[in-house]
Amino acid sequence: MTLRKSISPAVFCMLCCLLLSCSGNKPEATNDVLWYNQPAKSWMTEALPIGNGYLGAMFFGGIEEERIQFNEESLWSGGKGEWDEYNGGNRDGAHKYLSEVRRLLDEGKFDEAHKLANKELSGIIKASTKEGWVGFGSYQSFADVFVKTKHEAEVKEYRRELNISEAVGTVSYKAGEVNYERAYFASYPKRVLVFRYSNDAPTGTDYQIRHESLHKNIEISFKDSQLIIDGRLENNNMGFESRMLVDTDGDIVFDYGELTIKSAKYVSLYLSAATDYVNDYPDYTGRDYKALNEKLITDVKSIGYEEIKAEHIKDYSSLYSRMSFQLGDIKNDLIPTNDRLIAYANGQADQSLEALYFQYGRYLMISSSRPGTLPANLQGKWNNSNNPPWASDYHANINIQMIYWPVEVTNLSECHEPLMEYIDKLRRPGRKTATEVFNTRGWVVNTMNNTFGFTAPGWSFPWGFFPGGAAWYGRHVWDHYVFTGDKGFLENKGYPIMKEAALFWMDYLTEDKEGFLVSSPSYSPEHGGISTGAYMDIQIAWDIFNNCIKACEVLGSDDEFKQELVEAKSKLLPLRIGKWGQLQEWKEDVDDPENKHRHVSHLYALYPASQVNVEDTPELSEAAKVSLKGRGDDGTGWSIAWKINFWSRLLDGNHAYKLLRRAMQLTSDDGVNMMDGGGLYSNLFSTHPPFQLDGNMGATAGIAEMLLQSHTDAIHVLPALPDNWPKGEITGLKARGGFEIDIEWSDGKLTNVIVKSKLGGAVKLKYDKRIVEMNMAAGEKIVLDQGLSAIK
Ligand code: FUC
Repeated sequence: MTLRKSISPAVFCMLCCLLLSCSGNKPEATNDVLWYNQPAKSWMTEALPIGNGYLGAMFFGGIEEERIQFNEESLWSGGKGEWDEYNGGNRDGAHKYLSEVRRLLDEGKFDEAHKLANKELSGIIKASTKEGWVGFGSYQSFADVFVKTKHEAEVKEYRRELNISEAVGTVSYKAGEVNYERAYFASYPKRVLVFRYSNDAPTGTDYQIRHESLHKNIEISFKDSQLIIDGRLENNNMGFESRMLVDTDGDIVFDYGELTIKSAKYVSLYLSAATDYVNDYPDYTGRDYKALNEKLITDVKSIGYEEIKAEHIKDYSSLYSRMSFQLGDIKNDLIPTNDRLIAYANGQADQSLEALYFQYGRYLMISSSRPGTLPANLQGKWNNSNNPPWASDYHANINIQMIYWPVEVTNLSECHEPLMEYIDKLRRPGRKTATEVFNTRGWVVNTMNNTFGFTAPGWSFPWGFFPGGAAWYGRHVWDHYVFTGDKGFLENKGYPIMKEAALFWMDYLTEDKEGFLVSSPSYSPEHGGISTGAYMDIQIAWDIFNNCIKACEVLGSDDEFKQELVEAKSKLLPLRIGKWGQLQEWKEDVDDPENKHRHVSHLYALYPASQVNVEDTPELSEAAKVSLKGRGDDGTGWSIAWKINFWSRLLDGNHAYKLLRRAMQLTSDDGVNMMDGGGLYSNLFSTHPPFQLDGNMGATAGIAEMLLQSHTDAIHVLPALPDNWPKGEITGLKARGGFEIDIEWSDGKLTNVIVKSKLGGAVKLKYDKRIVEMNMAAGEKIVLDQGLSAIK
C-alpha cells in the first residue's frame, strides 16, 4: 500500500483552518459531498462517477481540456456473434466424465481427478488473447467526450465536486473576472447523460468538442444538432450508437470531426447511447437501438435544462433520501476529500467521512442499478478499457453477490430488481449447463457470467468451477422477498428461480461413505484444490434448501417437494469444528492456521447466510471466530469488506471498525494485487486493487450490519457498535419483515429507536440484553426509549 503523501495531524489542523478562512469559493458544509481543488489525472483513482444504470460516465474536470469517459451497460464483446461455437461455454456431454472424476476422488487420486476435471468439465472459450477472452468477451468502454476551453487569464478558486445527495457533479473556477461553471448528471427518467458548460463572459466563450473512441469501426458525424457515433464492435458485430444533442446560444461549426462553438454563454450536451443487445437467450440481439436513441433525444429536445435537472434530482433523491446518517460531531467536509483521506490514513478520526463512505455506496448503487437496466457488474457501469480486469464481468463466487449485499438493508429494494431480472434470464442457459455438464435438473451458474448466458464452469479448473452460483443468487431472491414481503414476486418469479436452483443441488449431491450428502467434485473458492465436500457447497445447499422450505410455507404450496427438501437438508454433511478449534473449510480437517487466503468461503454460513449465528449456534460461531482470526485482517478490498460483515455478525463492533478503517486506507496502487491490497482511491472507489465495486458495497453492507441485524428471529439494534462511534443517528434502515428502523444513540448507548411496520405483524426487538415483543399493524410506527419501552 502506498500513500500518495502523508501529512501530520498538526499540518492537517492548519489545513482545516486555512481552508475555513481563506477559501474564496466557500463551499456549503454538507455531509454528502466529495470535493477536490484540482482536476483528476487518473481515471481509476481520481475521476468522479455519475450514472443512471443504463449509462455511466467519469468526469475529470480538466480546465483547458475536459475529459468525460462514458459507458453503455450492454456494450460487450464476446458471445455467439464473436464465435459460432460459443455455446455458453458448455462442453456438451461433459457429464459423462463426472462419475470417473468422482471415482478418482473416492480413491484419493486427487491429481488425476484434477486433470480429468480440468480437461473435461471446464468451460470453453475460443482463445485467450491480450485483447481478452474470445467467446466470453468483456465489457467495453463506449467513448470519451473532450471539451476544450481556452483561458488567457489565471485560473483561481477551482473546485470539482460530486454531490451525492442530488447526484450532480460540478466544476467551477474563475479565469480573470469570468466565472466558469459545469454540471454533470445522469438522468434516469430521461435515460441520458447531461453535461452543462456555462460562463459569464460578456460575449461568451469558445468551446471545442470532440469524441474519441477506442473502437475502430466507427463513424462520427454531426446532424440535427447531434454529434453521433455510429459503430459496430469488430469482434461480434454488435451495433452501437450514441447521440449527443448540443443546445447552445453560440454558433456551431463542425469540421474534421470536431465541433467548435463560438461565443457561447452556455452549452448543454444531452447524450444517449444504446446497442442492439437484448437480454434474450440464445441470440441476445435485436433491439432497434437507433430508434431508441432518436426517441430519447426527441424527448429531451423540447424540455429545458433546468426542468431535466429538477426531474433528475427529484427522481434520484426519492431513493437516496430514504436514509440519513450522522456520526459524531466532527465535520471535516470543508477539507478536500483527498486531504481528508490522507489525514484519515494517518490516524485522524473522521466520522463524517465514514458516514459519507456509507452513503457513497448507496450513491453508487442507485447510479448503476435501476429497474430496466442490467445489474451492476464488477465495476458497476464504469469502465475505461476494452480489456478490463476479469472482463468487468458478473463474478458469482462472491463479487456480484457482495455488490448487492447492502441493497435491501439500505432501503434501495428497487435497485435489486435488475439482479432479479438478470438471474431470471440466466435460468435458460443455466439449465443447459446443468444438463450437459452436471447431468442434473434445475439450473446452475459457475464463477464467471457475462451478458451472453455464459453459465458453464470457467475455462480452467479449479478457479472456474463453482456450481454454487445459482443457489447463492437464490439467497438474493429470498432476501428480496423477506425484506419487502412481496408475495406476488415470490410466487411468480422468486420461488421458481429458487426451486430450480435447489433441484440442481438435490441431484448434484452424492452420498459419502458415512451416508452424508456432499458435493463431488467441489472446491473452496479459489484455493485448496479439488475435493469432495468443500463446506461452502454444503452451506449453500443448506441455505437454498432452508429458504425453499420457508418459501413453500409462505406460499402454502409444493408440500411434496418441501418434504424432499427437509429430508435432503437433514442428510447434509454437518458443519464440523476442527483440530485447532476452527470451523472446517473442507470435509477433512486440513485447514492451515497460517492460510491467509482472501476467500473465506466456509464462513458463508455466518454471512451472508445465517446458519451459524451467535444466538442459535454459539459453538459454531466461536469456531467461525477462530477461523477468521486465522485468516487475519488483510486481504483484497472485497475480502476486507467481507470481514467487516463477519465481525459484525460475531457482535464485535471494535474489530469490525478496525477493518473498516483498513478498508478506507488511501492508496494509489492500481495494479492487480491478489493478497493484501485493499483501500480507497481518492475518488472513494474501493480497490482490489484494481477498482472493484464489491469493496464499496461490502463495506456499506458491513456498516449497516454494525448498526442493525435481522437475520435471526429478532431485530437487533446496535448489535456491533464500536467504541469509536459513541454518538450518532441513522434513519431508514430496513429489517427483514418489512420494517423500517431509525436509531439514535449517544455515549455509546441507545437513546431511542423508531420502528415502522409496512406489513404489520409480530416483531421481536432486541437491544443489549433487553428484548421486547410487539404486535404491529400495517403502517404503524412505534417510538421506544433506551429500555425498549414504547413512548409513542
Ligand atoms: C474472484 C476473486 C478475485 C477477484 C475476482 C474478480 O475470483 O478471487 O480476487 O476479485 O473475483
